[in-house]
Amino acid sequence: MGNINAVVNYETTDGGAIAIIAMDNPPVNALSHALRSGLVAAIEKARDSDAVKAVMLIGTARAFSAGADISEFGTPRQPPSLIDVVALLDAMAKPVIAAISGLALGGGFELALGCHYRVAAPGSRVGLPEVKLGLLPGAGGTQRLPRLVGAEAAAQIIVSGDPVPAAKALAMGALDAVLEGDFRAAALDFTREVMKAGGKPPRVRDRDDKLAAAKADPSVIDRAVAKQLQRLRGLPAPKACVDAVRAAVTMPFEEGQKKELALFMGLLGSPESKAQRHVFFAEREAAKLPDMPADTKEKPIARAVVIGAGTMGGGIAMCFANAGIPVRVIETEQAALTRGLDRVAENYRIAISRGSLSQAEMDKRMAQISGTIDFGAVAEGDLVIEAVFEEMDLKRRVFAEIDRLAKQGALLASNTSTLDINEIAAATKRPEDVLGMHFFSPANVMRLLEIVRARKTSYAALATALGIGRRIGKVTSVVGVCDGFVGNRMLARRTTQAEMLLLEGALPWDVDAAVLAFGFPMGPFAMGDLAGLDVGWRIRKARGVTAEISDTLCEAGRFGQKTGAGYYRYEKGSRTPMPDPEVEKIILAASEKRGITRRPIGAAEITERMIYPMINEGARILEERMAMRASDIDIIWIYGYGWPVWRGGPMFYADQVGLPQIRDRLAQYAATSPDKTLKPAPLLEKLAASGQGFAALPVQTIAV
Ligand code: 3H9
Repeated sequence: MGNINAVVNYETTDGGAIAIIAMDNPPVNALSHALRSGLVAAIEKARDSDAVKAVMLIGTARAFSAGADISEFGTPRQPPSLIDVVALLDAMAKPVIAAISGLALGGGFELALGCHYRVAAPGSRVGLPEVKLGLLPGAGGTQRLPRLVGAEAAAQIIVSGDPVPAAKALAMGALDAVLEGDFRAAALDFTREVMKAGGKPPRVRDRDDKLAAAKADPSVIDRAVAKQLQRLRGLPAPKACVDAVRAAVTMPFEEGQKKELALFMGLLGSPESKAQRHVFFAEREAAKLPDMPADTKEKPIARAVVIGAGTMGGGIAMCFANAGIPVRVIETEQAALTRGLDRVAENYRIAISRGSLSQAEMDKRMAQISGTIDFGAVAEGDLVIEAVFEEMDLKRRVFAEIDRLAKQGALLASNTSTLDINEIAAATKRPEDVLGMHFFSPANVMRLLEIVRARKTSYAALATALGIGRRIGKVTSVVGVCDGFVGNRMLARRTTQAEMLLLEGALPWDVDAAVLAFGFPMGPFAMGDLAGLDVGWRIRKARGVTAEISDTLCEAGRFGQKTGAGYYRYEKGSRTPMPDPEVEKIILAASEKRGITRRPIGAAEITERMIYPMINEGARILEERMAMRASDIDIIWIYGYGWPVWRGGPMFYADQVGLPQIRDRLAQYAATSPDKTLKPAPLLEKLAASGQGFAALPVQTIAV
């Protein structure tokens, strides 16, 4: 509790010569109205005191400040604004030193840029991540950072939104010093030095030495971020970031700041930013289980065991090794184990060749992974994850063995993507310890982890899975036991429609182009080729179902990229999908065989049929209480399937389109389609009729 207000404290030291303004607005010093007001009062107090000769602004060990309070966006603006606070700092006639420990992000870093000096603790990070919220830094960041680090480097930092470690920020010129030892004491010493040196405090806005190159040729800025912009495919925020940085070079400071604010306000009202802000909070909500008793204790996890060294098992093992958790990989045969571990090493080597990993780091990670063909090693694990072939009998046998060998209290997880976790848990005498941990391929890359709650899963098991998910850097969501869980169950609806579109008149490249234009990184057919068509073919055969075109391709040995042909053909050594007349022939023959008269299908219909049936399935999932929140489904699709973040996820998107429109279009398609799942789900009907959206639904517990 501060003495200025609840979140700001003011004290003096050195006989009153140094004022220390401390921010403490847990957890991360978001610049809420209270914090901004407290800062203004404290800065004015220091300004107006004759005794005070210098000011140190400091946060907590975790965060100097994580920026503007995102939850305030979209609500009426209450003065003082962050711009006012920064202007007050900037105009101080006494030197102000920002003492940064932990994070200084967004508006938090802008606050520091408004100070006259910036010092940081060694592990801290600074950055302007606004672009990830569909925004740009709106409190002077785009005008001040270029003046410290140059316009090209500033544009790269602002367009990427990635935080910069203190040492690098120092080398670039964004910081004045990185201070070892007791940080508060060291920052105070720095403040004393500045005070002793005297002179007019240097304002970042007055500098322009670092802008010389861009002033001579502003196009250097565009060149510096050309690759990043290409990847971001015409989104408004990254482009506005560049425009704002350009203004720092071509306009005087005041005008540049006006331009920045105008661009910021434009983005704040954009649908993309609204969606990205939704995702920010949705991601954090998804990791919470509201019905979990507050006193639930996580089980300590010091060592993991992964059963199966296939692609999934190896990828899962990498997740633990990357997080510094020792992991044992168990296989039945030495050859398979060696193959699996070689694949892991190969993945790391690829990362080294791309420059994203050092050899020393690879060695460290590989040292965390050890393989064995002794199933008895199950006993070593605090967490055992089974990643064997998708076959119920096999999984049941494996779990019975795990039950016999595993430590009491160990968390037992299956990585199944299709099978009933209740049945798997029933193979043990401790179903309370069993749940699903559904990783997405490649497991070491994809951020999503579906945690499947079975009938008897205990809260302690769920808490442990959520905790370990966070430790290994995953975005988690608890889901219920149903066919395909949440993500794949919705995907199945899209897959059915994709195949039907081909039969009715579209070609794979038409469908992929529409899905790509919607914002996915890949269309369903290119994706199928990448994953391998044989996987689905085998599952279909086992289940006795068919998918005419895909089956025909597989029968012709076209399994996708790995065989150089699938829905597309691939030149040797290339991953670029090329339309293939052979495939067109197969598709035309399939339509004819079914007696379907092909018709031209426009991009708008393709897009609707790729997206709306998934939303419909999402509604059924919510109705059956297989997901806790509509926003959890959004997170699953964003982090597991590449749904464009700026469209906020399928259920958020549905609310933006309007549920009556989705209901009506689905009903139209259902009227002429053999796919009965297109019929609008009762929950969709109900919400559409009452004028509500999915966002209005209360959080619910998973049905077990
Ligand atoms: C901005 O600054 C605009 C300005 O340029 C211009 C203004 C005019 N606001 O992520 P965690 C909450 S835009 C509100 O779990 P971590 C978060 O929701 C802002 N709340 O912890 C969570 O709440 P809960 C630019 C925030 O250690 C709790 O804090 N800044 C904010 O894994 C803990 O968060 C950013 O974009 C916020 N700014 O990661 C930074 N930040 O416990 C956004 C956090 O109820 N924040 N919360 O679920 C982050 O990237 C991460 O939260 C951070 C900590 C890295 C800071």
